Order: sequence, then C-alpha cells, then structure tokens
Amino acid sequence: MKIFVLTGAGVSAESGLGTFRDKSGTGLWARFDPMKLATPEAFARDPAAVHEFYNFRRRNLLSAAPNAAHSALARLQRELPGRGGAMTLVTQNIDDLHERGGADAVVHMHGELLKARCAACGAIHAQRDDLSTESVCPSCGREGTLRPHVVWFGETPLFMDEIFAALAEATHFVSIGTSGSVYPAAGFVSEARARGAHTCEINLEPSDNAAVFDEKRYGAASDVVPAWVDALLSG
Ligand code: BV8
Repeated sequence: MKIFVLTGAGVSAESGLGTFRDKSGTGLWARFDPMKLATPEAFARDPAAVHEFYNFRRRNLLSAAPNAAHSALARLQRELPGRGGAMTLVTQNIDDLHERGGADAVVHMHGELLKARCAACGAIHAQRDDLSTESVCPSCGREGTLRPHVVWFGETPLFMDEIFAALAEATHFVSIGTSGSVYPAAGFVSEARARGAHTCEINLEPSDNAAVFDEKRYGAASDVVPAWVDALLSG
C-alpha cells in the first residue's frame, strides 16, 4: 500500500490556524484577505502589509499546537513501512504542525512560514521573528531583501517533480482538510485516479472536487483522521 496524503488548511484549523475560505472562522481572517495578500504583486506594492500578514500568522503559529490529526498521520507514516507500505505526506500548509506532530519528510509544496528567503542572494534560513523591510539577510547582509519562503498565487509550487513521481506510484490518494480550490494541488486526485489509485476525501464538508473521490469521510479532522488511521492499521 503506497499512500499519497495531501493536506490543506483544514487539518490545522482545530489548532487555531485560520483556513482560507471559511469566513465564519477565527478573527485571523477578518483582518486579512489571503487571496489579495498572498501574491508577488501585493508584496511589490505594499511589502509592509504583506509582512504584517505573515508576521501575524507566524506569531499565531508559534503559540499553536498540533492536533490529533497531525499525530495520527505521523503514526501512519511511522507504522506503514513495518507492514510493507509507505506514505508520502504533501501539504499545502506553510505551518510546521505536521513536523511538531511527529511526521518527517513533509513536502511543503507552498513553502514554510518559519523560513525566509533573500530576493538578492537566494539564501533560505529559519525565521521565527517578525520580518520587515528593514530586516537584514544573514547571508549577504543586504537590508530589505527578505521575504517569507512561501509560494504565492502565480508562483510555481515547490517539489513538483517529487510530487508527480509519488503520485505515479500511489495505490491510495487521501486528501485531508482542503477545499480543492487551488491548483495544481486540486488536480492531484485526478492524476492519482487516472493511475488506478483508490481515492478518499476527509474533510469537514464536501470539497469543490468531491465528486471525483471514491470514498468520502466528513467531520472534524481531529476526530475523523485518527479513526481512519486506526481502521487502516487494524486491517
Ligand atoms: C501555479 C501559501 C503555475 C501562501 C498558497 C490566475 C492567475 C495566476 C494563477 C492562477 C490563475 N487562475 C488559477 C491560477 C492557479 C492558482 C490557483 O489555483 N488559483 C485559485 C484561486 C483558482 N494557483 C497558483 O497560482 C499556484 N501556482 O499555478 O503556478 C504552475 C502550475 C503547475 C506547475 C507549475 C507551475 C500557486 C498556488 C499557491 C498559493 N499559495 N499558500 C500562504 O499560505 O499565505 S495557497 C493557500 O490557499 C494554501 O496554501 C492552500 O493551498 C490554499 C487554501 O486551500 P486549502 O488548504 O484547501 O484551505 P481552504 O480554506 O480553501 O479549505 C479548507 C478546507 O478545510 C475547507 O474545505 C473546510 O471545509 C475544511 N475544514 C475546515 N475546518 C476543518 C476542515 N476539515 C476538517 N476538519 C476541520 N476542523
């Protein structure tokens, strides 16, 4: 069994991190519209506003904790090899809650909130403090060239070759906590299905591409994911 797991903002919702589209969510999203701020154009136009958006989320992340869904996925990743299986964990999320929940080799296709990248020298380094237009690159010493190491709308996602290689081999594709509205991630299920993989959606409610999935499990991730992992590992 080779499982390809794709997660989205819904897997971190119960840890207190906002999702992008449920407007009834936390106040985090009352102040910022991610669709307007997560773009290179917004950063070029008003870097201070984009830095504030990510500084707010970084501080929120540093005070958040992984939930039962994160630790259940880490358990599945740990126990599958002993049963002759394997799990690839690809996330659209820029938080580190999968890692803090015990997972390793997490593929962050949209980058990482706790890293910064220098637009001048390209260096990527850990970033836990606020970023600003006065921040200095620890590698090249230039000021004002640092940006969050995240993939904005219109930018190319990371690790795409690795992702498509894993999709080609997957016998099972499981999407967890994503609305299926952002590409290319939203197209992965069709890629896996075309190769004969069994597909399963785990979400609070049907996603935009729910019709494509063979199996659907709806409910809060911290309830549904541990139950799904228990069932899989007891089979
Ligand atoms: C690309 C990082 C080419 C930053 C993110 C016009 C111009 C330019 C591009 C486009 C265009 N039209 C379309 C595109 C493509 C565009 C796109 O898809 N746009 C959408 C809006 C139509 N995509 C891109 O630009 C991508 N790049 O296409 O480059 C290319 C293509 C292929 C190969 C090479 C090159 C780049 C997209 C990446 C953008 N960056 N994040 C940041 O985080 O600030 S995207 C960001 O939004 C997230 O990372 C995530 O991917 C997305 C949000 O999606 P979800 O994770 O699904 O979150 P959402 O809130 O939507 O849903 C949460 C779900 O959880 C809900 O269903 C909810 O019901 C559920 N839920 C809630 N609570 C719970 C729960 N489930 C379980 N339990 C709970 N408790």
